[in-house]
Amino acid sequence: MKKHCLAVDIGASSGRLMLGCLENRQLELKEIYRFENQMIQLDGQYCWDIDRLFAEIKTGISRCVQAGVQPDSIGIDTWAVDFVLLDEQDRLLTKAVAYRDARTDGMMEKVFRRIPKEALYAKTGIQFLKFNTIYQLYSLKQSEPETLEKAAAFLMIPDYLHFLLTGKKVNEYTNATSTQLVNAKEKNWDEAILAELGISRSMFQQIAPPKTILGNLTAELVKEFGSDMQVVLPATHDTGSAVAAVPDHGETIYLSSGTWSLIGVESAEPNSTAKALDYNYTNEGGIDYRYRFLKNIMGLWMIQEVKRNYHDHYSFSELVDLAREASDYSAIVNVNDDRFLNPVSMVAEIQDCCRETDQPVPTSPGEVAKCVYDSLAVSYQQAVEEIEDILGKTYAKINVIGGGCQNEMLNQLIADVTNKEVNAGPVEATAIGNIVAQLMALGEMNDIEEARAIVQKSFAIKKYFPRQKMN
Ligand code: LFR
Repeated sequence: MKKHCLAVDIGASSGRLMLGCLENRQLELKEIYRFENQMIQLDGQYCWDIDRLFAEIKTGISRCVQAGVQPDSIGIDTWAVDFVLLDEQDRLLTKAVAYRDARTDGMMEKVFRRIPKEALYAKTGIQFLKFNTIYQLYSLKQSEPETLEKAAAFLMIPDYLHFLLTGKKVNEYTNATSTQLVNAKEKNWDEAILAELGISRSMFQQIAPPKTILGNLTAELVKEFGSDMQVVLPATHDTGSAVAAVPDHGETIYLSSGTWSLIGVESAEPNSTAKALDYNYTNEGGIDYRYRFLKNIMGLWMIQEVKRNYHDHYSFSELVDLAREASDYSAIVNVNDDRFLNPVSMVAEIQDCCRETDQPVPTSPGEVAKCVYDSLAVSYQQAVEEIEDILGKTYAKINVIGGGCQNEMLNQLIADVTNKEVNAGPVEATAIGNIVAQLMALGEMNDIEEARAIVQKSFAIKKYFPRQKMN
């Protein structure tokens, strides 16, 4: 009997349930259900609507079962760093505050006063992003110390959703590393960092690696769906799942393109050299204790926000067309400036930035979109140079994966600015990587090499070559 695995992949702007099935060494993928996601404001804080997300997951599972498919297993991945705290009775003590909320403003500096930046990097190998869990927890410690004292369990978003499915509490490894609280060598919570920040060790759960079979659904859910299935941990950090599905990893730089652009390489060992720290590269934990040596780039969030600012009057593909038509316009903003993390208006922020840097101010939607795409491409090019500088080697190819790889104009732009071959696909890399971990846990695939060969055979990859520069 061939096995069916359900991947729940939730990103900052949408979630989906994808059914994967391996037949004749071909991986087949079918979309079961898709839903929107966005931040909501609760008591003045940007949050995730965690109850709705779980309700959407349940709707998706029901659709799958009603369609007559009995999944053997299910696994959930989401973005990283965000968490909830539970009390002794497993009740929520906190909202699911989103990492773009301003609560971490100034926290990084406060943490550095207790633990020098270099020491934190040497221990964790994690890049400095103002929203990392460590800074979110430190913020909570200042604003609501009593909540932290009452907390019996710290669960990251996918951990919590897995807990709702099974009643079991663990912290999945790949996502745990994104907290900047995991010791890279020991692969466990760093007790000295926690002690120094006055955060209790006891609320942290056992760290479980991807491919762990967590257990079955709760009795209540079995009754609700009329069916049971195993819950298997994928790389619950979406980027960890996406990179597991990069077809030919050894020779290529990957660019996981979605709300964020994550650009880097896979590596067997963490690299926390002075140069890596200087360029702010991360060593996030991956499947089989491989590392994702990468950097975050602001990504398609910028265009999502631009689209929203124009009241969704233009679709993404219309914005691409308008950008193409605005070929006479040119300005570059530093996309990684924190000012673009959650501005009141992305369009106004981009315009202000161009004004402040004495560049032509974009006025039409096409000019604004062109500024975003050109600026992203320039920042990818810079990152490629940094990666090659840190690692002392050059790469011939960039593999763009994720929803963003459908943007043909951007793919060509990346090929042109980096002067490298761009391979685009698979689009659903994250769901595929999630399914691959489940199939490995169920004994259907041996290892990640085999999984990647199967991914390469199963999904279309489109190639783009650099166009000659005209002088
Ligand atoms: C991408 C991602 C990135 C992480 C950011 C915030 O979806 O997971 O890897 O840095 O979201 O969690």
